[in-house]
Amino acid sequence: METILLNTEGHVATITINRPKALNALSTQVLSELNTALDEVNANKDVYCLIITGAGDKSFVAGADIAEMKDKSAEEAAEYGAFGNEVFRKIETFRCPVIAAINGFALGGGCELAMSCDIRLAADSAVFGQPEVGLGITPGFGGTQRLARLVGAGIAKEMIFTARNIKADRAFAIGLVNALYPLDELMNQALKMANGIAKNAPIAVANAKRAINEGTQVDIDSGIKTEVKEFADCFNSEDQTYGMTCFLEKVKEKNFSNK
Ligand code: DAK
Repeated sequence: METILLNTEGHVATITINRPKALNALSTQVLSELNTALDEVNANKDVYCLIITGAGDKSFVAGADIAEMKDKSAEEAAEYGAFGNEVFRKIETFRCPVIAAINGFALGGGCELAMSCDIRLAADSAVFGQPEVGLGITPGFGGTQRLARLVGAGIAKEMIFTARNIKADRAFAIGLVNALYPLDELMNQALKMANGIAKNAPIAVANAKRAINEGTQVDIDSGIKTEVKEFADCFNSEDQTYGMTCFLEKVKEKNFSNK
């Protein structure tokens, strides 16, 4: 892969979008290699948490590749949008948690990529925005849907209609990101959180992710049914017996088996 770096340490994998000359813009090649990297991580069952970040100290992802997009026909744009959405849904429904470590510009498709992750940690120098209408298009990788769900329709409409970027402190204030750190601390903090997640029972974490994802799209009664199903499913796992036995026997250092 030319535009993606993949690194795995212990139970945590890190995917780095590595096209810094174009501020890590999402060309078809980047999207396609990101898709391949996700499949590789998915196949490695020892990975319990994934981090996605951008190469360099300036940009997470500065959006879809405008040069590549400019001359697309409506049909080609639909194809490109469908593929991007497929990759982003793969992230959103990934079998383990995905943390975005946002090291700079997260614009257009970059903001949308971050929003398809479960948790967003950002550098205090990061900049967010959906500038698409200023380019004559709408957000196309889920921005109109996920931004409104995350920050509410009013602020999503303000960001999308004005096409104005916002700084990290506002992104934090509106709930678009979970936490801010100085840039040189960001990756350590992301790894610390990822390793903390990876210490918990992977099946329980995955089931909780599914319950939250499905539950936020349906009415409360259907959501509770999903929660009960995911809760009961944990009792098919060895890790449920192990985790509870550890508590009762006052074992502090647990080592879940993902079974
Ligand atoms: N695409 C391609 N190249 C980009 C890029 C992008 N999004 N962003 C930056 N670059 C390139 C620049 O062209 C420049 O290349 P060279 O000129 O050096 O060859 C290099 O990266 C460095 O950028 P700058 O020289 O501009 O750097 P500055 O520090 O001055 O400015 C900036 C940084 C992030 C403020 C600026 O680069 C910028 O405004 N970039 C564009 C941000 C943007 O508008 N992003 C949104 C893209 S639109 C859809 C599917 C998807 C989408 C929509 C619809 N459907 C199928 C329906 C998604 C759309 C988008 O994401």
